[in-house]
Amino acid sequence: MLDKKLNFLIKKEKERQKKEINLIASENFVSREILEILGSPLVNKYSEGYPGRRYYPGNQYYDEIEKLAQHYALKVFNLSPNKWHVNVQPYSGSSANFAAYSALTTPKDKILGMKLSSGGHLTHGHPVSLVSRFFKFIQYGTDKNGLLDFNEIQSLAQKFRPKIIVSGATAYSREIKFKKFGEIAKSVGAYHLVDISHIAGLVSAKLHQSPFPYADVVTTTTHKTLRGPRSAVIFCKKEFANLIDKAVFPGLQGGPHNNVTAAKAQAFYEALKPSFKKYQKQIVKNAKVLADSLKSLGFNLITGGTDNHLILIDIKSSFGHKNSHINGLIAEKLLEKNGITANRNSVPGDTSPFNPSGIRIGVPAVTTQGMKENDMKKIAKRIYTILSDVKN
Ligand code: DSN
Repeated sequence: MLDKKLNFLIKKEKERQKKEINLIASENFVSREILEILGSPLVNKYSEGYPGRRYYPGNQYYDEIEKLAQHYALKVFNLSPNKWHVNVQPYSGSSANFAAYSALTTPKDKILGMKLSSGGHLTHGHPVSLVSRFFKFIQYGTDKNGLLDFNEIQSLAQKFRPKIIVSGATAYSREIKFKKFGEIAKSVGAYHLVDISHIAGLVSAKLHQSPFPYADVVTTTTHKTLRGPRSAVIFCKKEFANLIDKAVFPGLQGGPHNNVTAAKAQAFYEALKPSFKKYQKQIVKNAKVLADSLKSLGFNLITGGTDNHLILIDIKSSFGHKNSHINGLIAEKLLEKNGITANRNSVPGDTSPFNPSGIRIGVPAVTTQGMKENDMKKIAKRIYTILSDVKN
């Protein structure tokens, strides 16, 4: 019997998910099939090791499931299994990045990554992340318009000669020129590690420049635009396969979460369908319409717009204000009170991620629910009504 309190909380959360307009750029809704796999008896088994080399008996079906996940994962990004390997065991994006760093470096090696306040991720080198205790991070930011500044990246790379250059972001609304990053990495003898967690779905649908021709290692979570379970995978050039596998297990993790591995296989299978490409196209269309509508209502968008699935609003300087008292935290709370969830986010120049000036808005979840351009216009008006109504 399900615990009463737990039952109540799950019921309430289901209702919340049904009622809200979810504009959190990193969230999505999985298919019924993925939900079923996650709740299946596959959760009952230990499978430490890799297909054919397990530390427990009874893994014949898990070996096949893991190989299927690998097969589909490579196929989604059009990668030849002769040149690329994929490890489908990482529990999350953070552990995938940690494992990938440790596979390619030794402790205290230098890594160049993007600042959190400019759109990077905690694991791209923020001092509070454990990665910073093990590796020496140097951080690049964006220019005053919120755009990647390749002159700065090149000069930091030349000055510090990092072992790895990390590209990819969590709050960057423009296309990332992975080719340029790859050239810089090559010029200083660094590995190029790309974290495509946010844009993986767009990359798979060829709506964003692919990192694969310019990268040594590519990490991605599987639950954002990819619309799979909460988890991650690491792609690497074949020559790094052994290092990456060892870093994931036994280096960092224990047994893989088999139900999640199977759900990842299903997510990649779904991503191979033509309807997935259509979904990704709609994401890009929706984001553009939402960005244009917000702009015309007086919101100040970092970089002026979007090429992908997300929009970053500098709320403090919207509606012609220079320094409105409404910051990201206040805006987040106001939106939530009115049924819209979108998270506060740093914008270039911010110092406190807890109390930043921005709001990050993404459309993958509402696009999964079938919303189109007209709905985006309505959402923009609703956001305007909620946020512009507050006296300054
Ligand atoms: N927390 C995720 C995001 O919202 O982008 C990144 O890990």
